[in-house]
Amino acid sequence: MADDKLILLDFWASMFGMRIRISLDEKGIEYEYKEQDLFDKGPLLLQMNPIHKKIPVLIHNGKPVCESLIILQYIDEVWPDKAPLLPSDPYKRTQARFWADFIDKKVYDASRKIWATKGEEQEAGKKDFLEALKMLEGELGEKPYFEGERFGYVDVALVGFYSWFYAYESFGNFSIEADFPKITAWANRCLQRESVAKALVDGKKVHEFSVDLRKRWGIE
Ligand code: GS8
Repeated sequence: MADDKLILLDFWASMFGMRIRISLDEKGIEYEYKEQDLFDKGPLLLQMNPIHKKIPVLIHNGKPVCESLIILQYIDEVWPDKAPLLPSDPYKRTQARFWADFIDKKVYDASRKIWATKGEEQEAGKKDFLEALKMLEGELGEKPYFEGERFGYVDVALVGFYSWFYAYESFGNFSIEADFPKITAWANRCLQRESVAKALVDGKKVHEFSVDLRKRWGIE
């Protein structure tokens, strides 16, 4: 599909946007990156994702695809030849989808509470986040990647959170490296890939950003 035009509406610190950057890069697909102001959303974002009004949105030849995991599956179906994301075996596919869904439901919600709330809610978020990491570490086991030898869908779904680890640790007062050595080694393994190194952002910058947001929202 030589004439394909791809535009990605994204935001630098978004772990959801990072998923799309990584998968397009892994597959060697070129696209135009358009950074969005989430505090003053532009007409393109509102027109392309009128339901959720969120990034990421992948616009393929003028047609929008929304929701990061759905975008990943679309990319994998349209460009299946290089760097497949999902396993070919149907049962393994269900398992990969299960864990990506777990990441969205459990890891994201809990992690957000760590930096965006305080008091009891923050404590609950911390507990749930650490429990979720424990389950993910159990699933990873001794494998290099979630699917085994191959970097795939679950790795792409999770690795962007690594950019936020420093913020979670600072607000939550814990050390992911000390408590979850396998997840830490896995993240560093993923970071050796150019696609991941390019998409992830500096944890200190994310921390500053989250401190600013807390101020903006009056959480002190
Ligand atoms: C989540 C996207 C999202 O939260 C997905 O694509 O997987 N389930 C969706 N996007 C955020 C930025 S990253 O946290 C967003 O666009 N927020 C703007 C808003 O809520 O107004």
